[in-house]
Amino acid sequence: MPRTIFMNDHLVPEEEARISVFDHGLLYGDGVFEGLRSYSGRVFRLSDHLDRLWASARAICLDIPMSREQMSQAVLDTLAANQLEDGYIRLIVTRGAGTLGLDPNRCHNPQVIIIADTISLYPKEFYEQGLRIVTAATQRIQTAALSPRIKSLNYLNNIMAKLEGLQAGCVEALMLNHKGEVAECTGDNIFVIRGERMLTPPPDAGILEGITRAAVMELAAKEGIDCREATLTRHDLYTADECFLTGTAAEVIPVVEIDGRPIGEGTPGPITKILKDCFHSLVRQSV
Ligand code: PXG
Repeated sequence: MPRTIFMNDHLVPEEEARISVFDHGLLYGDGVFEGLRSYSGRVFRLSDHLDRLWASARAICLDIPMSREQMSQAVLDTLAANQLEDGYIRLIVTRGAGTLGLDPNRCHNPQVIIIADTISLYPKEFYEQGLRIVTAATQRIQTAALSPRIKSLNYLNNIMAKLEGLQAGCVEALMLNHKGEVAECTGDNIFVIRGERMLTPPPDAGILEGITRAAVMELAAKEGIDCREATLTRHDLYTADECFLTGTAAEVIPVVEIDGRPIGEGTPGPITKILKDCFHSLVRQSV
């Protein structure tokens, strides 16, 4: 079904939603984005996603040409125009049209695009049986080169790793940082359970600080699970009792095998199942 797209300050039919071939978002991946979900018409943690979008934009000296209130309203209007209760929302802000040179100061027309669509989730059996993943040879880009905390339109680093995963028959791939420590997956954060503790890499491992990650850490605290940020190596993953990934699209998904090694019993673990259920209840109740 053709979608209705929000472009800058109004809703247009999909066929009319166009950007310039001179847009630096296209020419250089110069822009920022967010991926959000709505459940029963309510957008999950909209304000956190807007905080991250504005932080990403600030980091690349991009002025978003509207207020947060206008952006919130535009998200709701786009969902309504597409009659979506349970949907996936993509917010994009590009640098705008400039010249065929890098200079961002020559771009004067940042484009705000909001797309609302249905979400294609991983098949149900992945949630029940768990994912197999592999470590990609492509390292997560170093913070000093481009901070992974910026959710920029330049996702080739992750796409290169995703390709490696797909070539190995896996839908996700693990990315290490330049020190060989565990960072995250191509579009998901990673957690392990070791004994009584739940562990996840800290922001300075070179990760995007996922909004699902933060929500799951809060849920763990409420459930009395001791969750901490910790530097992790592949050895810590291989010898963990449980492993799972978090992300807006994936929600909470168990991992049962990494690089051919079964994790724990090789089946989704009990703490993973508790957090998956808690997350499902959270998204269905919160604003
Ligand atoms: N790390 C990276 C590198 C990501 O891109 C996450 C972690 C999880 O963050 P949230 O805030 O969603 O919990 C992401 C998520 C997709 C898709 O289709 C996912 C993301 C971006 C684009 C597409 O799965 N980002």
